[in-house]
Amino acid sequence: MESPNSGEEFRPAQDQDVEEVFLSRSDPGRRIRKHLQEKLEQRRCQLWVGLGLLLTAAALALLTGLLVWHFHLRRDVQVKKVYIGSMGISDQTFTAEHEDPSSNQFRSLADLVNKQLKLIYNENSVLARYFTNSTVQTFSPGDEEPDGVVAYYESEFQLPAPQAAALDEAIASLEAAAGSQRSGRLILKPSDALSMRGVSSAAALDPRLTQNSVSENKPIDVHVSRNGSISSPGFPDTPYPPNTFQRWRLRADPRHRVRLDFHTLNLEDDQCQKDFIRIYDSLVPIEPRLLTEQCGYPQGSLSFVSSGNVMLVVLVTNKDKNFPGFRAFYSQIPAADGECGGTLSGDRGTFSSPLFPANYPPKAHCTWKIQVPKEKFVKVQFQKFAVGKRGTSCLDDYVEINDEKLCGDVPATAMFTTQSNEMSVSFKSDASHVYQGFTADYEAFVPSNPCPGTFKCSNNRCINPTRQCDGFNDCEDNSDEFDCKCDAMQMQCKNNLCKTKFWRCDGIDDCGDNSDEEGCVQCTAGEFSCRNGRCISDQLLCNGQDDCGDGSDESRCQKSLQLLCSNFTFRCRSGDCISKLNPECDGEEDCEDGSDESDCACGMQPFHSSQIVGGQPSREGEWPWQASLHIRGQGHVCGASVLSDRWLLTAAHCVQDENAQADQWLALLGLHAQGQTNEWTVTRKVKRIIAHQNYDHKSSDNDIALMELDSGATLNQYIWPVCLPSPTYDFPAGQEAWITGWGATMEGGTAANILQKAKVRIINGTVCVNLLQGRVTDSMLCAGILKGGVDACQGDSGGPLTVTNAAGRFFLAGVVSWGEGCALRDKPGVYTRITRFRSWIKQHSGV
Ligand code: 4AZ
Repeated sequence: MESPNSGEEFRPAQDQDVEEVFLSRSDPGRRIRKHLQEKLEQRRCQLWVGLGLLLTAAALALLTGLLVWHFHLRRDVQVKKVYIGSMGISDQTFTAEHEDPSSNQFRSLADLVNKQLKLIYNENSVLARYFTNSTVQTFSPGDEEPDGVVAYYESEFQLPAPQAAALDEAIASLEAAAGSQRSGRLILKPSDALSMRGVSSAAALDPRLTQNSVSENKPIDVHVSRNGSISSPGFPDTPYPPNTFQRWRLRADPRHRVRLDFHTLNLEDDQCQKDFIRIYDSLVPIEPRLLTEQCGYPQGSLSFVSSGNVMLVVLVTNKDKNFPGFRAFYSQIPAADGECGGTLSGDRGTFSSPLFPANYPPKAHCTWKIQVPKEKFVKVQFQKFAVGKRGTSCLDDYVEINDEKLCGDVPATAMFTTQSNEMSVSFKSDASHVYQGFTADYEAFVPSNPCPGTFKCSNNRCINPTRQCDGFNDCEDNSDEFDCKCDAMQMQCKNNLCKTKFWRCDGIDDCGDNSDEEGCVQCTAGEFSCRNGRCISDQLLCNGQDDCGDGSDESRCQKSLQLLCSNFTFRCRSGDCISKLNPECDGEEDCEDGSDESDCACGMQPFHSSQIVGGQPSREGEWPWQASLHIRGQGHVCGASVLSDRWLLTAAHCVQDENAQADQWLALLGLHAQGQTNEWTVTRKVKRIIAHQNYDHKSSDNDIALMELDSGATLNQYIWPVCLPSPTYDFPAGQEAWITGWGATMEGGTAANILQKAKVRIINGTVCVNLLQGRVTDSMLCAGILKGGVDACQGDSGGPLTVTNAAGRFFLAGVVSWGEGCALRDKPGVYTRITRFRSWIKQHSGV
């Protein structure tokens, strides 16, 4: 720094000196002051210039630094990329040693593969520069001659980040070259079927598979030439362990396919974020070969078939919430079994996607040529259609019919016709993501008379002419119900449809425009119709006061009201009554003493956080309160519901007369298929039967009975009680309900082997009395599908009719009791109304 007295005073500076001379002449004191002042000015000026220079230099240095970093250092930020691939090896034979990484065979073949990979990578400058090493993961027998063995490997590359795209490109070019490489020069040739797609997959593993918290178990190698099963660790005795990463590598013989059928699949239901299984059409987890990802409690088909002779199953679980897991049966099928397509002739027939109802295999391509007699045309209708994903423009998997590509879901009503006697239908699946596929019916028709002797719907369906104008939508496009003249038993909807008069004011919109439900209550617009029939102003709803007098104006509000007890209020254990409708076990404490949420260890389908006529088979453990009652020497006779570890509820008519002896009964809990008890099926003798004292076998009134088991059954995910509703619980008409059982699947038919389930609806009591000619009492509840086709039947008696509440818990609404035939139109099933018997159950069983 400069100081005012520094030697600079003597520095020769011409301009300064001139001015100095001039000033000194006039006033020496002023001259000195002036001199000092100028010096100061000069210094200030110098300081600014210096500062400016300094800042410029700093900016330049920063810029240079940035440029150096950008052009030099940043290039050196290294990333690691791992690719997975496979390679067919023609001059080797697969042996058991090839599965053992410590064996000499494994090691020597792995060395060969690694050398070969190095050779291949050396031919490409990008790959050669960044390749670090390869590791052989495993081998499988080749699927087709001459590939004796297939090797699966991981290749690692270390490269500057900006080169990542160039590396991907180089790998892709390898893929293109693979098809043309022949084994002449190379000992090993990349396999067309798997490796090149594999090589092109970007990352070795799903990022969820590489979380630090997950430690990998040793892969399990399975030969599927002998049938067997794989299951999650601990299954079925304990839930799967946390932080699991387990692979199962399934290998079939050459020219065979791996088939995997899940018997149980019950994982955490979290959109597959934490716990999931993935199935690959490969032995390594390469994304373009992912067949499916599953978690929760899936409902679709769970049978999978590979396109080659290998399959990989991966189970990943995280640290919390552990569920039962899975068991899946494996087998091998000849490759030809998945073949499809061909010529179809005759007047009618059916065709399906390969291996239907199992999921179709990847890489399938089939064409069906339908040829019907010359003078006829062809129509095709899908009974079931699940091909590819909706909204994917049908690029992946599709059915092509009449030059139209179909994928996703096709409505069952859709009909496809040709204007000639031939039709071609093709199906294509790509290399990943499989679905259940389709089954379709084809039929020849005479163009001038497409529905001989039947009624032709607008959508080209043909239906029985007696079904026209009967109030039911038989065509599924309502065209059988248009332009009808309503008969004496029918009312006319505003949209001109005719519907049975019985359906008026039943709480269900039968017309489709709700006109059958209009004007049903006396209350005027702006008024609320109380459950006790009173009308109050809408303004009084949820105002914290019981304006109806039965609490119904306060029963669906945020906050429950304390009221005088009535038929419409829930009674807490303390004796207080609250206005909320169905408050029990709904996840919110409504009673001050919390009693509406106590005793709630019931009604949950196991770990789901997802015979009967016209139903479908249920999943193992789906209905853990369903029990089967056997008479010794006769087998299944009736159903029952589990109320606790030692009490079952059934129908009194099941345990009457010659069946009244407790010692002739056996109760089977946790049963799925009749005649196939397994590790979680519990069989108990019956200690005591308590049939309702007022059961009337003529009217079927009070058709209810309790059964006490001779010893308690351990409750678990396969044996779990259903929730019992309080006497004031409301099951409104129109609500969906489930029936389950092993009864007949058609009237007069044989019993079902696998437990069946079907969805029905609660039917309005007045409608039911009318439909069943007055045989329905207040202690009965009707449920069914009035169109017919879905119902409980012989052998389902005593079983449950359940309804879920807001929290997803199943409450027992009824016990299967009686009906006029099974699944007939306008003949709903009749059930014992449980709310009427809540205190009777408590009194006799303590539950
Ligand atoms: C029976 O015989 C039976 N459609 C049970 C239910 C129904 C009919 C018959 C209802 O056990």
